[in-house]
Amino acid sequence: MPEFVQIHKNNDAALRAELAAGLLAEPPRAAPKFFYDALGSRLFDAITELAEYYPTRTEAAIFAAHGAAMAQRVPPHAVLVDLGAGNCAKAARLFPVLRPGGYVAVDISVDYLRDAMGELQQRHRHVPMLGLGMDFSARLALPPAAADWLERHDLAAAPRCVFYPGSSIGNFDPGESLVLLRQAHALCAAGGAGGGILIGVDRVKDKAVLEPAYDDALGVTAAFNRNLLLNVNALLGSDFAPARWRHVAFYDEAASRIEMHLASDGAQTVRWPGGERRFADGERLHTEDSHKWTPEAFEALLREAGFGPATHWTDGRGWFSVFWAPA
Ligand code: AVI
Repeated sequence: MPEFVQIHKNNDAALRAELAAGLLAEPPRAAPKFFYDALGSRLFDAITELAEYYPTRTEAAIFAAHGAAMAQRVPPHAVLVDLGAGNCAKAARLFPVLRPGGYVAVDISVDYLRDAMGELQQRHRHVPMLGLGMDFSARLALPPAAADWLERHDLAAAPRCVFYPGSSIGNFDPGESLVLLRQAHALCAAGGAGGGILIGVDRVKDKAVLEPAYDDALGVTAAFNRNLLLNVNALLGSDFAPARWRHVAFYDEAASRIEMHLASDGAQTVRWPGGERRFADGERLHTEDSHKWTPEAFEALLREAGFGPATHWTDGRGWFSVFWAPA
């Protein structure tokens, strides 16, 4: 059976302090991690089904078409370190081609990993599995408990493949992405020869494709964005009224990023225990950036992070790329 270790827990007092500081900042902001309460995670799943939101299905098609070619780069029996594993579905689809020797699924909550990993273990009984409850956005490194687990399963010297699909790297700014990729490189380099990173990246493209992907006709992304306010209310005890906030999403060509905001519908004061903020009519709360990359710029970023020359696979329209870069 998989083993589970909870390293970090969402600490409510720290989250409240972070939220209050963000709401009082100029301009006000709330980090995208606050999208993902139970309803927010379901709304994100719904987004991936929308005709306008191409990244998830485009990446899945790339894995389906080029999985065998990827398997020629990723050494067999590597330890697959799945960042933000969630329901482990993307890694599960690659198990038959990548044939990992061990699987480490990293997510902030091990409870979320438990069912999915239990099922995956049934199908791959001989692959040792570890669920790590960890906030890797703060710092990505295997904790001592994972090193111990690798030793016990004779995997300490196995190559390591960091798997980071979904273009989640896009939700970090380029400086933060470099830090995270450097840490991923150190994690791979500490394993056996042949390891590296397999990472999904959304590409720069026409605004006419990008903007509807973040502002769909059904309003699912708008609901996802506004739901953040309900999550903030639950965590902070604030009194945001979601109906008084308008979803705003646009592509900033110069910065190659989608920005998402919530704009105040009329002047209003939001209150929470120990604080309040007055929002002017139209004033925005910044909730997310989603950076888009050219293959050249992302390859340069991987090199700067310490990786060797990258290979990437893309779809027929060149909208999304999956990169493999050796450590
Ligand atoms: C999770 N992340 C990669 C998504 C993205 O495309 O940046 C989150 C998202 N935000 C709005 N729609 C989807």
